[in-house]
Amino acid sequence: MTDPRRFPSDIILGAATSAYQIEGAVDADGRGPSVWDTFAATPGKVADGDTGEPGADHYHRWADDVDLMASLGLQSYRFSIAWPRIQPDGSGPVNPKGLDFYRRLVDGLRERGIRPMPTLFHWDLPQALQDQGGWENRDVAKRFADYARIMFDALDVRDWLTLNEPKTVVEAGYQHGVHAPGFRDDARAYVALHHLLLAHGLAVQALRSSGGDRRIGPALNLTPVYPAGSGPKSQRAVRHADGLENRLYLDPILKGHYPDDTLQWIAARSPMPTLIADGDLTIISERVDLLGVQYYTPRYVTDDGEREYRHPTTQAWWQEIHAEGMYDLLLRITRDYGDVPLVITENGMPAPDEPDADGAVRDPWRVNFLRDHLDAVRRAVADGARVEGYHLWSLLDNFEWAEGYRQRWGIVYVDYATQRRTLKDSALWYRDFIKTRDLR
Ligand code: IFM
Repeated sequence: MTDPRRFPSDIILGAATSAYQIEGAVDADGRGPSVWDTFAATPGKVADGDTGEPGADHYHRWADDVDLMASLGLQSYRFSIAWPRIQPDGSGPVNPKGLDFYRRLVDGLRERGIRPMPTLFHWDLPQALQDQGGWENRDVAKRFADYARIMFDALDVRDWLTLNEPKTVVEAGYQHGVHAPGFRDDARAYVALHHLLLAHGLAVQALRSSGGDRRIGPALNLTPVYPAGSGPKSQRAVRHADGLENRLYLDPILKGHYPDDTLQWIAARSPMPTLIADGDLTIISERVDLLGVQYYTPRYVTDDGEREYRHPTTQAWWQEIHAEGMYDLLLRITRDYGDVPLVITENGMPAPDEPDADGAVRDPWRVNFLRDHLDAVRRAVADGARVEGYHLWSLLDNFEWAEGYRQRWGIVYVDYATQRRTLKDSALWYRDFIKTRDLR
């Protein structure tokens, strides 16, 4: 019998961030503009007119931040590389200062015994590529593979992630207009989706041809879908929502085809199916070594396909707290997609955390959230899910996209005026948990 309170010692525990959300320094050392600089500078797009400046000023404070990670005992750090720091125009000449920043970061992590896990694209597309059509332009997928090759040559890193949450780019960026590039157009959204997946596949191929025993995969936000009703109508609504939430991304990457039902639905709205060229799905389904799984919320759908809320929400209106969803999701992937190693690349919650009179940041809600979700991971592993790692979102409070700095997702509080970092109670809890693996 395994001790039910103990989390397996062979699952690597870490934290995640992304470049535009924490680095700040958007004009430093030759970085080019990204779509998020443009979007955030457009009045009315981001709460309070916030932008990626100052972020957590991590570009200048990275060494202290790595020390802080070491003090928490993190075993892995998932971060993203800002493409516009590497190729300010999205293609062509490399900016050596941009490369040096990530080289120093990777070396610093290694020296402190923390595994680096870079993501190549976490939404900050170079603006110059958006000006050429962005993800609607098939060529941008090829530019992404060029950039990926540059990074594979520059950084001696074992585990890589290609794209962060293509679904969010498609839905928030191209359908709801609330993220960069800010469109509301289903037709364009699914064209962008296909080229994002093509970019993923081309980057996987690029890693394969770079040799070595390095590993790569996508980081997908996946959502267990449950019926809010009963009967056949409800089952159909769940299947449709599951297609858009999960199978549209998992099937092409892991099975080599788009789900028929979802593709038919898309065909009525977008030319995307006509743009799938011969061989595209072979590229998209190039074998991956790991699957990054990001779990935040379940989704309950009514017979009419509407969302129904069944659990407490967080400061993020779209997030219902339901740790069992993590368990269901991990086992569902294992059942339907086989033996691919799973790395949880994000999981967390926001709150308007502030220091109390003693300067402490009390966030019992986050401690409970983490404990419950980690316990769900433990149970899923006991029942057969092949989970290698867990990264909470996020290490630091940061720029939460359209919500600006209002939502604090970090286990480390950031005072944006002074850039002082304070460990929240959840950081102290996580530090102890990494050592003891005790879920009590
Ligand atoms: O902050 C984001 C992150 O960039 C991608 N996944 C979800 C997080 C919380 O919304």
